[in-house]
Amino acid sequence: MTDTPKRTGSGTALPAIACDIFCAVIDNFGDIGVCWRLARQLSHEHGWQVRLFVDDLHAFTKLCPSLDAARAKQAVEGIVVEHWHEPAHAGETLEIADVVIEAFACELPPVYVTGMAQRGQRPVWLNLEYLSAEDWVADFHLRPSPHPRYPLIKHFFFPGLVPGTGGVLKERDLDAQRATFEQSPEARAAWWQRATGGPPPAPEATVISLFAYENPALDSLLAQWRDNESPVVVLVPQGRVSGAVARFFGLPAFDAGAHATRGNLHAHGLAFTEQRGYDPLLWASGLNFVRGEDSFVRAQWAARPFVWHIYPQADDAHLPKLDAALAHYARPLSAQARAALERFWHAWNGNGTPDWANFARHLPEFEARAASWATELAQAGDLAQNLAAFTKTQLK
Ligand code: TRH
Repeated sequence: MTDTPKRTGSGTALPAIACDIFCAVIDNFGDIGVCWRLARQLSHEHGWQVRLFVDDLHAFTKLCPSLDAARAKQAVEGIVVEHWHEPAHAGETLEIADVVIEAFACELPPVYVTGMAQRGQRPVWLNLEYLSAEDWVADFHLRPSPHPRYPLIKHFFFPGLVPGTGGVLKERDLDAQRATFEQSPEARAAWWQRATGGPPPAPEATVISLFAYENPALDSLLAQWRDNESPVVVLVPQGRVSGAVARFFGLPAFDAGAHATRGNLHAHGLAFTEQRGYDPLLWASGLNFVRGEDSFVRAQWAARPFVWHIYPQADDAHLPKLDAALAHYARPLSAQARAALERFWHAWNGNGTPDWANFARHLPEFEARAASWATELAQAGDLAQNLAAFTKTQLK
């Protein structure tokens, strides 16, 4: 499903657009998660020749187990992956691409920038920013920033949730894949067998996926699920909340393959899957707890209610971002449902105690909103498509 190859007047195909993406992993999986998804889309859907420089191959192997963390350079799924082993490294031989993406303001190797300035056709240079739902994003999206010394212009590419921003990543076949999963009881049963070793739970159970940072509200929530009137099945991918879940059940650990029950709460420990395997977890659940950036976006495309644990920043700089997302998402909800959602998201982000009964009461309304929001979000366009379209206006 790539773009039609460009043809010259004489009918010869033009070479594919070469693109280098530079990714420095700060922590967790979001930086490489976004870059790997973007790299795959640009390669598989747009036919670009993509090279991905990553400084932390170990984090990358968690999302992409076929990668060999010991290799300096390798091709995976048609994408060249280079270990960016030190900030000045720019590959064995200096090759400057047509499009250069520095992810999240990571600094390009100086020799590479010099090479960009010396290249006959100057590359399109983009700084891919972190996602924010704040209003100022649309004003800053695609703003040019001339280099202080070289004849180079960098553009800021801002992901966002509304038209006029860069949008968020969405593969062309994502909705079709979700529909196939949702319409197939066999696929669902097979997923449950693989993930938990058992069949899907009874329809009256509320199924919840739990991907979050360490969270002081978790104990209270687990206790509320334990005391819930109907069964709650919690799916916990191995990670930063596994320890707290283990403590709640009085277990030494809660890793992949673990199972525990207290009252009406049934929990399963899941293996951390390769990146494509994360979507079916969201589709198999009725409510998704997500975090950071990429899982936050995937939950929106899953069109199920979700609770966001935003990446915490110094001086609570993340809280206006949380409220900006809430303002978009909760806009058409009834006053009571909106208040319940805001209260629950705030409690999950350190402000107050989560009130599960009050939140769960509104789940049918949240379900309807999740579906309408996915349609609204699609109006911002797919980030890879938006980025490719902008690039073409610059590559003349
Ligand atoms: O890992 P994160 O907390 O990443 C964060 C954020 O991106 C944050 O904005 C950034 O500043 C910080 O990193 C440095 O959460 P995020 O963004 O959801 O990334 C998690 C990735 O892990 C996502 O691509 C989904 C993937 N994943 C799997 O591939 N398999 C799994 O089993 C699970 C649970 C997740």
